Amino acid sequence: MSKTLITSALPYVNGVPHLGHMVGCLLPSDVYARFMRMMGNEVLYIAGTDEHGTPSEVGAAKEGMPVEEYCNKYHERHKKTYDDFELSFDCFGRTSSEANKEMTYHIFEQLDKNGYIEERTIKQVYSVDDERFLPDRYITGTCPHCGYDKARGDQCENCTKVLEPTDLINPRSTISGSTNLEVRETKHLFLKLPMLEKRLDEWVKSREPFWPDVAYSIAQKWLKEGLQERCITRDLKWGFPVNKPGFEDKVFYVWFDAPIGYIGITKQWADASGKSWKDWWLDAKDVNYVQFMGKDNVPFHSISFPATLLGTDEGWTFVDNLKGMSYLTYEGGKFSKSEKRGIFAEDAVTEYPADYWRYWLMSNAPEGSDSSFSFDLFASVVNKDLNGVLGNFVSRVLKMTASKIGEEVPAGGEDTEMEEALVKVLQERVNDYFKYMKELEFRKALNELRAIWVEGNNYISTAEPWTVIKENPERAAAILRTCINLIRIFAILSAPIMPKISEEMLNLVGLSLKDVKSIENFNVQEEIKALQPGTKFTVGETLFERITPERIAELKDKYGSSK
Ligand code: B3M
Ligand code: ZN
Repeated sequence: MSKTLITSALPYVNGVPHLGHMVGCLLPSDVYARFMRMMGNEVLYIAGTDEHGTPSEVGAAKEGMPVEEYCNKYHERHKKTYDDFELSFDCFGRTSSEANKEMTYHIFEQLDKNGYIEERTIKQVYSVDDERFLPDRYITGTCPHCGYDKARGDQCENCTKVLEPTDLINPRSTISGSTNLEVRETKHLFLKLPMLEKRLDEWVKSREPFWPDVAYSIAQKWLKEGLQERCITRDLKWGFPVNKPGFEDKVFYVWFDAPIGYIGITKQWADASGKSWKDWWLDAKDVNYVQFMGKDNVPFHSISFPATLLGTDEGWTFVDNLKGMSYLTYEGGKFSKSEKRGIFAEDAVTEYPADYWRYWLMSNAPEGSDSSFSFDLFASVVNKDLNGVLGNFVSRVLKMTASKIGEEVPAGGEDTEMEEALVKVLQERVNDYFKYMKELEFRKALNELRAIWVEGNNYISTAEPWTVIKENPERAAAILRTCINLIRIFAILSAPIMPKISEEMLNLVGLSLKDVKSIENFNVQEEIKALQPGTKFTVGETLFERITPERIAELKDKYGSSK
């Protein structure tokens, strides 16, 4: 059994996640974690809220709340939303935890000891009206690279270039809007990335065969442009106070302690469960580490975080495969809470079960390029794929068998070349489905999954048990037995994407996902015989609800639409 460590980028605790956040890293990481567990791997799946830095301070100030209280409130809200979405984390922790503080301090001390930390006096933007320095998101202005006028002091979200607050054109304070700004001197600590460049370059090159093109080319571009010293401290109150004499009034930069959070949260998990975090993170040669994130986070995960770990000269686990997702738009525009545009994850699950969203999002995942959510598309996929193809097959088979033969898997009858052909085509599709899942090619994987359901429909349409039963009831029994076994197969294969529906489908034939053995060597020839004649089943309710044009109109109205 091999060990797979899976992390999703840690969502900022401020605000609530929308469907774009969900498909941008959290959901694909869960689908992959579920799949890898079913393949028989020992999986550790970690995520949590990213709580430090200006986003939390700005958010708390807006709500007139102490930052800690604000973080507690939103951490719980994130956690509930992800539970509702069936995200199967082994631990959903927090970057502000004691465990993470310990890790951050340790890693910083190692870097300092090894000579990778430098003290510098720098010029920072100071707001006279706010009486404070304005790091990162406290300052807004025009991006010098692409002209976007709402670029933040740390990164332009339009062109993803990483910025320094002093780079911005027409800067203003995010807190007060004041432009009464001046540049003042302040002392900070820098990570000497150029000193690590050569080792990092070698390491990135060794990753080429494993990283998807998007991630690899982003990392390459950064290395080509040359690395610069990165400031890892901030003049803020909220964060881990810097553990170095003379810097106690500063905190670590959020992007310094956030990725260390993957390790810190593993320690949270280990502390709570009595397991070992080191088995996953230190000299853990047997661990395969896969990270999921939005593409704007790729530089931090492929360059700055690995460099941080390299600089410690300790045997940390480095990312083996890295999936950078593009963006999801809403009805052709941006999701926006303030403009009441877009459906947020916590509302989505009140409208339809999580599995509907999970299926839609994964089959339309913004992988190569951005993709767009619309209620019309959502309804069409739910109605066609889920209702028309999968749901319809299940209810048709079970109803027909119950009424013509009885509520158990029929006995008797022989297989023909029809079943032989079915097994062959299904085995090919299953192999491709697994291959794409392993390669993190989710859209392709879901195409295969849907094609597998379609094969079931094609089979029953061609075999026509409803006609055959009049002349040859034995043969009809064999066909329907195959069909009921297909329900079990479909349920197992769909489980990483739609865990609840899969469980429901298995319950219909008296099974549960817990009973499913490793699918690593999934042999359709054997699986199609798994349910023995005489096994009881229940017809059950319809699996999926159809979404009517009236409901689509209602949802558009409720969540905003560009039309
Ligand atoms: N919180 C950015 C984001 O949510 C950041 C990710 C941290 S991963 C260590 O997009
Ligand atoms: Zn820009």
